[in-house]
Amino acid sequence: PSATILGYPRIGPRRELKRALESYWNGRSSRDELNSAGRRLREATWRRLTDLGLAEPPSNTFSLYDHVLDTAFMLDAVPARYRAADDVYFAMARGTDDVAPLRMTKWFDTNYHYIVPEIGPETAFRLADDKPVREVAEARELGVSTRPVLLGPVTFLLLSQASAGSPAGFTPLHRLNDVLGVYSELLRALAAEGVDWVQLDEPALVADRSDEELVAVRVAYERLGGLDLTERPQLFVSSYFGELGAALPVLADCPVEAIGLDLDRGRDVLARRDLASLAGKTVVAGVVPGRNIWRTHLNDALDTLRYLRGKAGDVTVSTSCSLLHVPHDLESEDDLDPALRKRLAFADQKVGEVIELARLFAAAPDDAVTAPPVRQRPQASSPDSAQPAERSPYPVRAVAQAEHLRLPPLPVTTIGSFPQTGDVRAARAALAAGEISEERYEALVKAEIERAVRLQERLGLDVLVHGEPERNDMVQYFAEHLDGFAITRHGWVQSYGSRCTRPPILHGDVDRPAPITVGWARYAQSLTGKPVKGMLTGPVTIVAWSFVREDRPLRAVFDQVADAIRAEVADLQDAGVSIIQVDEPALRELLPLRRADQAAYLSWAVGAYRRATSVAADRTQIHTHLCYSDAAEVLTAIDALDADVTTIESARSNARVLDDPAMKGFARGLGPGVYDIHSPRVPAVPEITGLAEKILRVLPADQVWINPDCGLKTRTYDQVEAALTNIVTATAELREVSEVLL
Ligand code: THG
Ligand code: ZN
Repeated sequence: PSATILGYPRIGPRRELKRALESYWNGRSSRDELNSAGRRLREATWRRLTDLGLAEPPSNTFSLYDHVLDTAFMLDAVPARYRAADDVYFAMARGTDDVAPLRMTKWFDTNYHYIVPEIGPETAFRLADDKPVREVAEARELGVSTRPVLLGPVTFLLLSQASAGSPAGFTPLHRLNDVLGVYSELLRALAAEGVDWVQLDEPALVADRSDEELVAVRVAYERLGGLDLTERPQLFVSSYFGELGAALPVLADCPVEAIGLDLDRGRDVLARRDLASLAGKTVVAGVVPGRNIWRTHLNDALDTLRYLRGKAGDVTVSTSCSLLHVPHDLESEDDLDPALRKRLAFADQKVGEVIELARLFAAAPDDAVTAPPVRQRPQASSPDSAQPAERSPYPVRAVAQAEHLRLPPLPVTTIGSFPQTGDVRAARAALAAGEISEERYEALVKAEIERAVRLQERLGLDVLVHGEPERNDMVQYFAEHLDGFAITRHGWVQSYGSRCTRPPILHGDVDRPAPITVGWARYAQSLTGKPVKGMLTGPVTIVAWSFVREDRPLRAVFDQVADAIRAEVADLQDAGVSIIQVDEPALRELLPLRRADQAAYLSWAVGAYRRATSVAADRTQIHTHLCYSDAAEVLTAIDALDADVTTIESARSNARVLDDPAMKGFARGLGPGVYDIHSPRVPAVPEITGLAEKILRVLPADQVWINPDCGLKTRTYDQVEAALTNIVTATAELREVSEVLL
């Protein structure tokens, strides 16, 4: 077909999948009922896409939880510990009373999380599930012919981790040939089902790949493409989130019929001289961006398509990646400013753009555009605004802070959020619906703050937090209070499983018309003589988790957001708040996929953070918090943020980050978490002292903080009280035994 999309949102326009999953997990509905809900969503999707004009929509883009997990399940890559579970699929995704779930991590540089398969020499691959074939048959019954989408074998293995106990040097990619055997069988089954085309997603090819990995690409597609065309569908290998780099000539050389290019984030491919090596193939041209919600510049896209016509055998118009990363339908948004709305396209509107472009392309003159079209880049409207003055060097600040704060050794604190009770959520909904007054809402939030503060005082924590009951989401909350952002009503995007976020739309100049957090901070501080931390989200994370305007240089956008947070830091400080935490959990995720681009990014990101925080006086202590246990990867960036204290996740990995040699030179405060908040388990005192002693062997005691891994939002008050009690007890023991040290 002349127009297609690489994938579609699966949560449902009203989050139907979320409701169905949670009902099944709570025991309120059966697995059959969940499966039926899935079938209804797939049917609605295919009907919608057909109505919008897509001749052959994709299938197998739906998943009950995650498509990487689906692939592992299909290949029977199920670790032995899950096999006895009642529901093996969800045991892998979410764990059971007896086994922890598989690890979850970010899908490339997006805010979507996938489940990390475990592969070892012992994994016995076989085609254990025929979901892709079933979905083709299911669609056909509705009269729709589809193109099944599979996660490509190379990306699948590159995203997997070696199972515990694998021999040294083993990597999942060593199992390529066995996996290819199963993929061959699957391709035969799809061909037998009458499938014309199959899409194999290989986004891992847009990151730096070793020679060995490129050989794997060649092996994979020579073998799959080597099947006779009567035995397999035509193969469409799609790449996205960047440019194919060294994988392009490899794929061009393989017997595959179509190659997908991301012409949004991988636009540089247009300038390549070896583009003509695609002459014998169909190029699926991803000219409609799948990672943002702006309308496509149709003329630019058309030029790109016409340029490709001169290079490729055939050109199909497509999205740059799956539409998984954008909300379903702009039509659901009746509250948006009409002027903004005109600039937007959600998934369904992007489908419309793809179809419109295919029509324009077919009608365009046959002659090809001969020079690679250059997209209009936003011009820097003003010279870079000057970077504000830096704070004094850390040793100077540390002295000022010690005098000002007078904290005990090994100070105990938490990351920021306390359990969000159903009452607070209900109150927020009631406020939004106009059912309760601002005053009533404020009283409820204050009662929650008081509860959290009193608890921390009673348990004997040293640096308190107000618990953030007023916040829905750490980015959305700030976006709601800043100029330049719009909030959607139904713009949900899947984050993992049933969990979604509504990314704010950063569409205009960002400004902070009034203080955001100061009132709550002042109230919390009025309840106690202990210091209460002010809590802010950093500029990198606000930008990372929003849809960001593209008509200004990204750098300028970063600076505006940083300045808004800077104003808040200044006001908190003026209100007497002496410790301010500015969180950047997304610092890692925005890291460019190619190493060559990483240094520049980090200097921007770090620049924005320092811009936001350097207004703090020496005696004001700046904290930051980073999630995800691969903190070791961004250790240099953490260092460059120049925060006085950094808290990081470490309990789950047994403080592995401390094994990093770079840790030895870490000179500022550090709080490696001693309580894994992802699990309902309460750590016992000896466990906590054990972890803390490991920390104290690596870092001087006067740099060490004691805290949980992350916010306590998802835990219950009972669990939190028990865990914090043990943390305070363990810290008291440590202070006694290490008195000489301190
Ligand atoms: N906020 C945003 N993005 C994130 C996180 C976040 N990405 C990474 C990580 N944290 C993802 N984790 C979650 C955890 C919980 C939820 C979403 C992402 C969640 N969402 C509610 C739901 O789906 O019901 C909706 C929350 C709301 O009302 O806004 O529970 O913290 N932006
Ligand atoms: Zn965290």
